[in-house]
Amino acid sequence: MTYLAKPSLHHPSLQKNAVGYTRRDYEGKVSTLCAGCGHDSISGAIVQACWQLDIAPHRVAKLSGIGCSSKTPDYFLGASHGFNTVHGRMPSVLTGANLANRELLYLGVSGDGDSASIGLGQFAHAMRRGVRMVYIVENNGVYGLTKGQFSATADRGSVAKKGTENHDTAIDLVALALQLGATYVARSFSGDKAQLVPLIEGAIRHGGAAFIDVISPCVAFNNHAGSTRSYDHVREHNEALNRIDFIDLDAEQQARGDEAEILVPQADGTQLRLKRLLSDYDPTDKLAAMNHLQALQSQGVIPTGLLYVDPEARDLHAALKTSAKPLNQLAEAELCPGSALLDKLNASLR
Ligand SMILES: Cc1ncc(C[n+]2csc(CCOP(=O)(O)OP(=O)(O)O)c2C)c(N)n1
Ligand code: SF4
Repeated sequence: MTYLAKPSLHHPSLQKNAVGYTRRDYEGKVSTLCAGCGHDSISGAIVQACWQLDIAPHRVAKLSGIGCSSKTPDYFLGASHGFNTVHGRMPSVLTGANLANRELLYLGVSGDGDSASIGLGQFAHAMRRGVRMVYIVENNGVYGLTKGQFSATADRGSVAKKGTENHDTAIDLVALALQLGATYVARSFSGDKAQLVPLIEGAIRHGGAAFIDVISPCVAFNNHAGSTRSYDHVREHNEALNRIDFIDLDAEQQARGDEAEILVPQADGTQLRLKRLLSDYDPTDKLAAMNHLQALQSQGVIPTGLLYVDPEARDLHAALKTSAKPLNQLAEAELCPGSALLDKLNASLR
């Protein structure tokens, strides 16, 4: 536990991004997590992605539940909006906030206990409704905060630090998110920032529900031999399927997708270029992707990268035809259209 506060003064020569902020402006408080916890690397990747994408910190709302992972929003984007919900309830609070104000970028941070155990129903409904958000699960296979019990994502047959074997079938959040209709689904590893940062950038630019399952080892309770979420196990079994790169519209003219790459248009007008590492994997073909992932996972491989993306993704606001303006900016005339309209509405329901 540290009580050190970060100095608020920055060196004047620190590099600024296009909206005038240094990378330090995207940081939060000093982390109180265990040294070596994967979650801290994910916080670093979020900072890097938001700085590189020139996102003004006050345009972001970060929401979380309960757990070591859910504490992390305190350690990044200190100048953004934040809300720490009760255990497993982040998705519904995020959905409500998003419906009230669509102008912010919603970042949901959760743990495998928070999302796959107590919050599983909440996770499912946020995905199937297509809430536009970046939803990151920091997946370590245990409840780190409460001292290392198996979570619902722990693999059957994996062994706890004190030798107990897990007999339950694992919930695969990636498979669930795909089945439930998430339109951007990725998996990464906290130890691979070169892969994780572009995946977060892609999720930020995506126009619908974006889910990233990040394997994030818990060094205190799940980093031993026999664990399938340890640094060693993930490094040995990780197979990246592709690498993300972004190209803008000007470059699009020259860039034609060849066999080694796939071009996917994004909601913000840019193009996402995917370098294929596994030649027969097409992340825009959902059914094939689901089959491919299951086949790889049954061989003990941990497939990472952008697993699925729907170039035509739409979000909940499009489905509900909601107000383009945040609700707190609507004037009384827009909020209360008058008794004649109410009478008409009532009559239509009789
Ligand atoms: C309603 C409720 N039930 C149980 C708990 C106890 N609890 C706190 S955190 C946690 C699980 C945390 O695991 P995870 O979400 O995987 O996060 P990690 O700490 O591993 O990052 C549990 C069960 C709680 N805080 N509230
Ligand atoms: S207990 Fe585990 S998850 Fe929690 S901070 Fe320590 S290493 Fe990270």
